[in-house]
Amino acid sequence: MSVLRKRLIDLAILNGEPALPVKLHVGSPNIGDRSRLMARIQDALDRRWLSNGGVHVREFERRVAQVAGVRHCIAMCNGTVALEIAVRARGLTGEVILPSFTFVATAHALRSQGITPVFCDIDPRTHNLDPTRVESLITSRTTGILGVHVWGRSCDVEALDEIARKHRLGLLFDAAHAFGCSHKGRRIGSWGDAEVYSFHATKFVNACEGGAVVTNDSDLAARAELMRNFGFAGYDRVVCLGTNGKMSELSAAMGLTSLDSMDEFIETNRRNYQQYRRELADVPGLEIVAYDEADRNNYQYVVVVVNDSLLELSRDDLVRVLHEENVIARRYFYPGCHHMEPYRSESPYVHMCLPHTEILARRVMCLPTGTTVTAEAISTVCRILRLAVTHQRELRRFLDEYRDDLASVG
Ligand code: T4K
Repeated sequence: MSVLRKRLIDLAILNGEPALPVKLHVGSPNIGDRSRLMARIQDALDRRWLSNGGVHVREFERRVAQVAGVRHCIAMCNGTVALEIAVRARGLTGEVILPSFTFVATAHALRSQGITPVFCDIDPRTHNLDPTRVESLITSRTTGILGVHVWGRSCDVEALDEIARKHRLGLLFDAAHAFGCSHKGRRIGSWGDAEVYSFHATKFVNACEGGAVVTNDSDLAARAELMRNFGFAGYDRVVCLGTNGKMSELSAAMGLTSLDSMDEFIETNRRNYQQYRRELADVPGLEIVAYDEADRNNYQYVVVVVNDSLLELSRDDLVRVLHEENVIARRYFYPGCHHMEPYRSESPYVHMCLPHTEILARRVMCLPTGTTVTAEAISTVCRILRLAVTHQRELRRFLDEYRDDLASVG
């Protein structure tokens, strides 16, 4: 049961009761049919086959490849290792161009292999890599481009493909947000040389921990398969450098159960997204990132851009107000990879080349969605935001006065 918010003084940040009795998270996992999950786990236990290419992993790979519309899916223990393996299987070295507006795993997957991530600015309309800026960053050391389909909205894949072909570069996509999405009717998963999904617990289809490389390139797929299993090509024969990137049978059991309910999860996410849009439509300065209804979307992120040039409140002020109410809104992807270590120390001035990234990282917040979020909870979140914006001047004064006493948001 939530507490109604009618007057500014009711806000928890002004000492009212939190609107929600327990924390509402962004990324609370969707759980599918528990009995099917348990049956699959029992099956794995009965077989005494828990990892290394068991039946559940094989089935998971077949179904993920089907959703992606590709010939090959190589399931992995998580999205980060899947990215690392895709990068190595494609033979990328030297420098790779990517956005800084992404989860830090995208950059780490390169840097951990001795590759220099070269951060490129984004297009402020799409939040994705700006292809018009990519070409100027290409040097003699550049071997690839790593695009990210942020929020599940496709990169400008055609423009990036043209640049990659012209300069003979590898082209990979981090599709961690984009499982089940499409671009101009073609599934995300089949663009570039390979794409990578995450099936982390916080993703709308999850395997607790999990990831996958998907591709139509049979050679790349064969290399990735070897690399996820230490490079073993037989019982005793290691043919390349590899790691342990294997998905377990228990993760695959969860992944398969999640896939069974995928359409239902998308429908719930879509309903939540539409309710947020409706209830925040006339709140000035708050813009919900839109999905192109002509394409398939998974709607797993409800993203609000807080236009701080129109408001007296910043994104951080609103996040702080929400946190006090037990609404744990998240500042993805603040502050941007280029402000995180080791990138910050290695290239301390790169922010000057990333003006749109800087602005967006300051303005974006993600709101809770998924199957655990009720319509009532969404109305509560919207009411809190509306109340804060309606009384922004008084709230601003309060926040300035008590700035030092207020804990900073995490
Ligand atoms: N590329 C991109 C673009 C990505 O977004 C990601 C992952 C990757 C690559 C790498 O894929 P993985 O290696 O992760 O498969 C979370 C996730 O851990 C991460 O997977 C995800 N992106 C990122 C966007 O979000 P954090 O640091 O925000 O996680 P954390 O622990 O704060 O969890 C998020 C919220 O979820 C919390 O508020 C609590 C809630 N939660 C979380 C878990 C695990 C639950 O309610 N239950 C749970 O079981 O990174």
